[in-house]
Amino acid sequence: MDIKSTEEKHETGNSNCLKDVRIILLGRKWTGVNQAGNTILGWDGFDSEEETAGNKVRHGEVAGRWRVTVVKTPGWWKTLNPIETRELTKMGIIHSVSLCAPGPHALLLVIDMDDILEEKSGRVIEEHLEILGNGVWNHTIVLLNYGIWQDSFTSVGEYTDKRGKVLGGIIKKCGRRYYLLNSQNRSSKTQVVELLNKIEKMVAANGGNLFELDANIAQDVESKIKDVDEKAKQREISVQMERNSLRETYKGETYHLEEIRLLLMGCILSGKTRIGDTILCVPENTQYCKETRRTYKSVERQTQMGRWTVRLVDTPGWFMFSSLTETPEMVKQEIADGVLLCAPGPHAIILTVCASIAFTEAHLRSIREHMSLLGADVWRHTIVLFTWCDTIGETTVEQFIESEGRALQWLLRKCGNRYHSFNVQKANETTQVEELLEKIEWMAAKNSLFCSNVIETEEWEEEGTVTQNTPARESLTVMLDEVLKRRDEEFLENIRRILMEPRTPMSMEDPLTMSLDEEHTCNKKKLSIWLRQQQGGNEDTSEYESGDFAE
Ligand SMILES: Nc1nc2c(ncn2[C@@H]2O[C@H](COP(=O)(O)OP(=O)(O)OP(=O)(O)O)[C@@H](O)[C@H]2O)c(=O)[nH]1
Ligand SMILES: [Mg+2]
Repeated sequence: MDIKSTEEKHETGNSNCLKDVRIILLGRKWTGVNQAGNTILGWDGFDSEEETAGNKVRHGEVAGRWRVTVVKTPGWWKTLNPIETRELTKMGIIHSVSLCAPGPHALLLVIDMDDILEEKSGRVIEEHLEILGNGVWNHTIVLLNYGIWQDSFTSVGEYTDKRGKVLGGIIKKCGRRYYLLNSQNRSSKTQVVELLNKIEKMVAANGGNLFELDANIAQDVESKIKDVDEKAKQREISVQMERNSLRETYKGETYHLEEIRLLLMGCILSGKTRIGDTILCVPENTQYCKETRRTYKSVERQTQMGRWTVRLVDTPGWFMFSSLTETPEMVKQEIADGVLLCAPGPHAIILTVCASIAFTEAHLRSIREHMSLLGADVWRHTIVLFTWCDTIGETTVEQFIESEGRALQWLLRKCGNRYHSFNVQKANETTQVEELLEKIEWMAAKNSLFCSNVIETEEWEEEGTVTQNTPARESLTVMLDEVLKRRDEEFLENIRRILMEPRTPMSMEDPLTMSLDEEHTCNKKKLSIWLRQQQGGNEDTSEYESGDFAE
């Protein structure tokens, strides 16, 4: 049941006029939620570059008439559904309601007008909103962020007719409430006044009722947050104690490494190459991860870091939820070759894990299968390195670990609870690299070099529901595409180039003239060859014919 607003109203004779307005801002990543919040506040309360796993609360005053509280919730990935969204983000969305006590007047769903919403991304928006329960739509206004396409249309109606069937559906769910906000034009105060008038109208239409969460959902999340915070603190303390004790143990030791050899492993997009750049202190404009889109071959690089010569071998990744059999032989071969490049053996295997998305059992299964390429002893020499930590903001990596649950915790236990986190946005802070190298030195002192002939003993017991939680691999492929697209358009350009190539026969069997169907098949073949080349795959095209990329 909704709660009634019994708040102070303006003495204007109009009972709809509120003095305090509490707003929750929701939206996917990179959609301008921070800018929209700043436009409403009238000041830069939200850092437009910053991503967080938690909420940010800011206050402002509008037109001398309203005191506004704006709660900005953590964003989700455009194509990942709530199962694939990390727990911290989902908990943050639910927790935002309690930051607006006694309840928010409005939820503003920010959508970028430059975003073409396909069915999948529309569904993702709906599912993320419905984390707050089905009643959420009665209290939501779509806040359209003015984009570069706006000028091509005379009205939002025309825009949704021509480009946004899915968007039209979402607006309909919100009782046809939307507002077009131009965050580039902050000097125009009228738009925020109009927006707040719209909010007042919506509250009045809801009989003065504020949005209220289901009590059980609210309670569950609040107790989960408490539990996560406590366990994260305990974990931090025990990690700190272990570090102090290792420092003490190895104090004055003669066992110091002059050279540290590292093997980077992890799935595609987990940030191996970027981490390599960070460890090797490569200046931003010459970073490997910017020059090379994907890593197809294992490559060794080295640098001098303080007293250590660091030799680092980067390897190609696997798709996040692929089984070992689905991964091309070339990739497996390259990983094996990577070990040879670390001769006489790596001091540590660095397993990169992305802290920006959920860590599911499917993810764990894929990691276990791929790590088994190096034999059962691999875990004794592995450190988990959390990447994308710049997306968790002030939240700690320990909170990420404790919120994600048993699959991730099993992985950490398997690695002797060795983990480290990197914020690539703080690449010039060499302490994070030095601390990692120090940990590796202690680990090597205990373990000596990696050798791959030990039989595995501890097994992971899967829960019955693993398949239910198996995220669609195709959505991760799209997520990869989203990140890459954001960096530049080269990926699409390459595909376009192949499709636009003049029709040269691909083999002697290719006819010189083709029907439309034949041409389509030929293009598909070219595309699959190109994708195979990009993946470092072998000559067999069947994988792509029947796999994710086939039509
Ligand atoms: N914000 C942020 N972006 C990252 C991070 N790590 C990687 N990226 C970006 O994600 C994209 C892929 O990163 P890579 O380092 O190339 O990923 P990879 O694991 O080497 O991928 P493969 O070589 O394909 O296996 C690049 O655009 C990176 O800049 C991170 O920690 N934070
Ligand atoms: Mg790479």
